[in-house]
Amino acid sequence: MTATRDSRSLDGIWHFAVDWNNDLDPAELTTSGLPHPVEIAVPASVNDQFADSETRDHVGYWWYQRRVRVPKTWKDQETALHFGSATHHAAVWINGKHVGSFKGGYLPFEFDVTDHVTAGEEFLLTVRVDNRLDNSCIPPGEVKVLPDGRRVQGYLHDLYNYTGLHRSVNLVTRSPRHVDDVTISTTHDENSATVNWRIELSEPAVAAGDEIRVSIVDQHTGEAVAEGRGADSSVVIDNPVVWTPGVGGLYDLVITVVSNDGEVLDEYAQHFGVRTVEIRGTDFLINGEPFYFTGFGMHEDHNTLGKGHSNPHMVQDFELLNWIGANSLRTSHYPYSEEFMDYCDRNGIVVLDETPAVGLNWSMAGGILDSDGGETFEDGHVDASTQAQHRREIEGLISRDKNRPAVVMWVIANEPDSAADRARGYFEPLVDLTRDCDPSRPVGYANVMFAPPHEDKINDLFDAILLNRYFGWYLMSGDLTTAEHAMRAELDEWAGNGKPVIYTEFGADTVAGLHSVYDTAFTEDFQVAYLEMCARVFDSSEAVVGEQMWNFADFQTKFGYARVDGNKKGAFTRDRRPKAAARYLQKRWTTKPEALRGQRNPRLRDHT
Ligand code: BDP
Repeated sequence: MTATRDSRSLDGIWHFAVDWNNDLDPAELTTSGLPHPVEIAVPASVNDQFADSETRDHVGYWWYQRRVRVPKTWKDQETALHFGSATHHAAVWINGKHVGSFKGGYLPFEFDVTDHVTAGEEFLLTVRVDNRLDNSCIPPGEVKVLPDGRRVQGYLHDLYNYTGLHRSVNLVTRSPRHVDDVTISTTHDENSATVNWRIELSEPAVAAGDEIRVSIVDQHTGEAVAEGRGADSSVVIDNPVVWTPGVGGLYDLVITVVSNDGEVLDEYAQHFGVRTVEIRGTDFLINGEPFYFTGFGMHEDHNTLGKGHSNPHMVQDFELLNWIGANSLRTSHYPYSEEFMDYCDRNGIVVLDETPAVGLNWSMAGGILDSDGGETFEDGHVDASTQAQHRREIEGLISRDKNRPAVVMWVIANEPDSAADRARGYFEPLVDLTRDCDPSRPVGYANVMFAPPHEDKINDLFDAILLNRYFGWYLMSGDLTTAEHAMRAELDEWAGNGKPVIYTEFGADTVAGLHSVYDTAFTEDFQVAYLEMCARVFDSSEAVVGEQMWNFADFQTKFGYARVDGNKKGAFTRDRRPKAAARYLQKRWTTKPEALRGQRNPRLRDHT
């Protein structure tokens, strides 16, 4: 909301109905209401809100509906409906008129609904969410029909397929002559920073020849530090505040759109930070300083909420990250809410920003996964239609997060089948696309343990080596001595290629409260011994510039015989109680900074 923009939250209780046969007629439902609706909370996943497994496991359409009153002051304005996300696809109607559809479960989208609503009046809003995944989706999946006719959703990733309206829904208003987009980049030396911007206006603003004024405001002091004009221009700031890990430090680029006769039509503020990211040899440099990543691969995952965004839960997670000494995280395995990303920008938390490309791997058959065999990169599995959606996910993620100083790398996939011959043909154009969309940040992918250096076909396309490793858990299970040798030997090979290595996953399932005098798998004692083993390996190589344990907290997964009510590799339980591993990590990350090159959170420094 600014002086010229307004927003009305549509979060709350909506009507809801399951489309049991996926054949309900939109024409009827979107005008006269849902058949036998129940109530549902938005935002949250559908799945855990209901007590019957038929609803929880439904594969197909879910219908959401509510009435919305447009404020009577919203006259002669453009009105849009904005969704933080709808997992995995959505179609939207207003009073029976289809106003738009969106494919992909973790990015925001909005539709201009000006022609369908009237200031001061009510309208009937209907959203049909489709939770099905096929091979034209990211992540890919396959709907299987069982002999008794039931549909089940197959997919090759671990996290449970939570679906629904996971993030806030808003009705927003603005002038038809407004800012559509802005891209900000910065360079700096000790005494000054150059801030470059490229602003796109809406068509009516371009047609009217509206003028653009820009002012740069220091968020901390609230003072304007530079002024400029034009759609594509730059200004210089003296003695800039540099965005720093563990600290933050933001400016607002405030854009004002002014008509020829001086009327202010639109005002929009986009925050940004002055900072640099660079890879030099095996160093990962932020503002020219070597940075060592401590932290976790995370999930948006809570009891009842599923993947629904909740501010109190988010704040608690960040407080725990701060407590434990984490300076970074990976948004495994999909883009997180904008509220989450804003928090990282404000508080200096360094982010590896990941697309939802998880489970592009048919070669990990059996175990917890669900592959029916065959090649990964073949028609019907990961093919041209998967790649087309993968492109849209990369473009959408960068378009959403391009101005965020917290984001220091794009992670375009998690554990794809990078040992397959065809992996290169699939990934090369996607890496090029990522670099075209954003030449300023490094690009990575999280490498699976079944694609070691001599088998992986794609790592030379990327800037850093991100390793997900489970020596001592999935491999050499329970034997930490053999695991340590194997992990070191593999690391030596990776380190030989001269790029920084970040361990983006390492972990062991652990039942909170289970202890043993022996290092027995699943006990808290084993998890600590496992982490100590990994730490010895990390500390043995200069090439290792980060450790992000798997996972921050226990999380829900699909059914599998290796999962008892979910994945238990968390340092915290699902309700955020620390396991012994959390105490261990806190000690490592907060009291031995000399072992860990780089920045730490100054708040922690005060405590220790
Ligand atoms: C890795 C995946 C992650 C899983 C983890 C595990 O990247 O999503 O949850 O293994 O098995 O393969 O715990």
